[in-house]
Amino acid sequence: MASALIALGGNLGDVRATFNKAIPQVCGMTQAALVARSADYATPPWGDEQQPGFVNACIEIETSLDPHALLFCLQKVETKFGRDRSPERRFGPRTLDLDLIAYDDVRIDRPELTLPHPRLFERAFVLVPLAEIAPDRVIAGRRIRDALAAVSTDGIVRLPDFGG
Ligand code: A4P
Ligand code: MG
Repeated sequence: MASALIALGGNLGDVRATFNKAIPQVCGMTQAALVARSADYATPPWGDEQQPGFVNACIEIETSLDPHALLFCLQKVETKFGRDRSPERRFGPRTLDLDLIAYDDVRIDRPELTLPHPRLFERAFVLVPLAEIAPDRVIAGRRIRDALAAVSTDGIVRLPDFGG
């Protein structure tokens, strides 16, 4: 079994409800156990700032799928929850984005799958929820809590528990 870290994001529709439905689907499709789930965070848009704010979260799963098979399943879940890549602009609005952040210590450098995720350390919207569930995990030689300390977390707000 491998430990995979997955970042969830979205800024169209009821994103928190989408997360709550998508996470069991991810686990079911990937024959995975959910090890940890962060809180949801409201985050200012990064990259393309002319769009609504995002909700972001991270999960850790234990899976027996290989990284490519896992990514394929993540893309199927994105599609199921209404994501249609055709009208999207890069870094633009989306109902559900599932990025594979890390898979054990595996390194892959291909366009369709780069591991660890290449933009991980620039992104507070990934590092904040990741540091909640895996602060001592070392990815590409950097401890998550240290990587978080090096970025601005301005505007990121932890949301109360769902329904609370
Ligand atoms: N790909 C390669 N490596 C990976 C990986 N480790 N995980 C390939 C997932 N996908 C990977 O992804 C484009 C291609 O990357 C895929 O075909 C896949 O094979 P995509 O999800 O189709 O496209 P994208 O999401 O538009 O591109 P990208 O670069 O993943 O954008 P991001 O990084 O997801 O940016 N601001 C806030 N606050 N919160 C957000 O969640 N998200 C974005 C989207 C912009 N701004 C944001 C947020
Ligand atoms: Mg993506």
